[in-house]
Amino acid sequence: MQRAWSTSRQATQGTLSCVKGQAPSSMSVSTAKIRSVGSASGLAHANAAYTGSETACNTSDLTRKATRAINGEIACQDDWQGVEQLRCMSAQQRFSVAKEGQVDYHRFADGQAAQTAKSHSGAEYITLFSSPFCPFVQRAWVSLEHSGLPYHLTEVDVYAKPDELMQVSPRGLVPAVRLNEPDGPPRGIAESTVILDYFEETAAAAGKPTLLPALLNAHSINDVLYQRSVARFAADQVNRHFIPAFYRALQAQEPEKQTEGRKALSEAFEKLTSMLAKAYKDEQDAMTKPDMSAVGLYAPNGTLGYVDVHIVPWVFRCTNVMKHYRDFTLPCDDAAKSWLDRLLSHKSVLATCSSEKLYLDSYARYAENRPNTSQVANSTNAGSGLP
Ligand SMILES: N[C@@H](CCC(=O)N[C@@H](CS)C(=O)NCC(=O)O)C(=O)O
Repeated sequence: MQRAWSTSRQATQGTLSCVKGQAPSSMSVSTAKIRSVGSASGLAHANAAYTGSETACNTSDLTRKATRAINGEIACQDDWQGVEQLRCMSAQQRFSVAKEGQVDYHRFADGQAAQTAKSHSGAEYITLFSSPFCPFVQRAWVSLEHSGLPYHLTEVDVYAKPDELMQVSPRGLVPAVRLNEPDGPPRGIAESTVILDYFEETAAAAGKPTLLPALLNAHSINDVLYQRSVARFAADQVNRHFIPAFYRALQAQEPEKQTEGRKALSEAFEKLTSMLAKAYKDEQDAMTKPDMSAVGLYAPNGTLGYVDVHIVPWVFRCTNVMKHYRDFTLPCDDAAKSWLDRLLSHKSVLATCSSEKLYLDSYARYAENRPNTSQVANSTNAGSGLP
């Protein structure tokens, strides 16, 4: 669903007044220096995503203008081309000067994830906004695959911040969800944990597979309510400790900081796995009718659960990105190793995975801690909470 541009927009350097006009038919196209990859050119597709046009920007001109904009010299543009250039610049501004031939991030999924995206390209009530490298998207996507809820997946250039994304995600982050109301304006949901809970409740209401221990037909409501809190606590620990430690370890530059980062990430993982081991054992010992769904696939005969979906994108990236850039391996006892084997080979997880190259390309900017890589990278550098 394409929507008209808004008529005013805040730019990093000032307020813009934008007037929608006709796309110039003969803008020159050169994307060699834009480090987003799509099927033809990153920016052409970034633009196409919200204008329906294949027009792209002259990048050498943009590089110059972006530099001027960063320096605060460009405060206002009021024509179509100016607006387009500023949109492109806001993506480009985020990056240090491109090395020739370097890929900064991928625009479109490949491998199994591309197949899954293709099979969800038709209109549905739920639209999930995605960028293929994004772990926060992957957790929402895995949960949709698991529940079998119908959905439409749309891939956006999250650094170009198309209007259709901004309309549902105030910070311009993915994942975001648009609910395409048949009889009214669309509704938006942002923030991966909130989106996960929305999918969870929608699946439960529709009688589809869920991630939390089920309330309906519970043999003991007290047990189930407790088990749900166990699952939520484990997921909270992932968000509070494991994920921030992942970015700190990946972005650390000095060797001693990298050693500290690896240690902190290992500790966060070990704390989580001992918590899951205890929850698993408590369940076996205490319940008259054991139900392991609080610990998901940590239980050898378990099914995909809430904590699994919260953590899987980052443990997956430990096996490729962290291994490649930081020579890191998760510390696993036998139970944790079996858990990861089950988790990383789960069909709903595999369905959302692109090629290793896509992740290695897309995370080089984190591993080199390039300036303004992303809101997550900036928050990590600032020592503040994730966006
Ligand atoms: N707290 C957010 C974080 C989402 C997030 O940071 N997504 C990244 C992509 S992995 C993003 O949208 N980055 C765009 C930006 O940094 O401007 C969530 O859980 O949904």
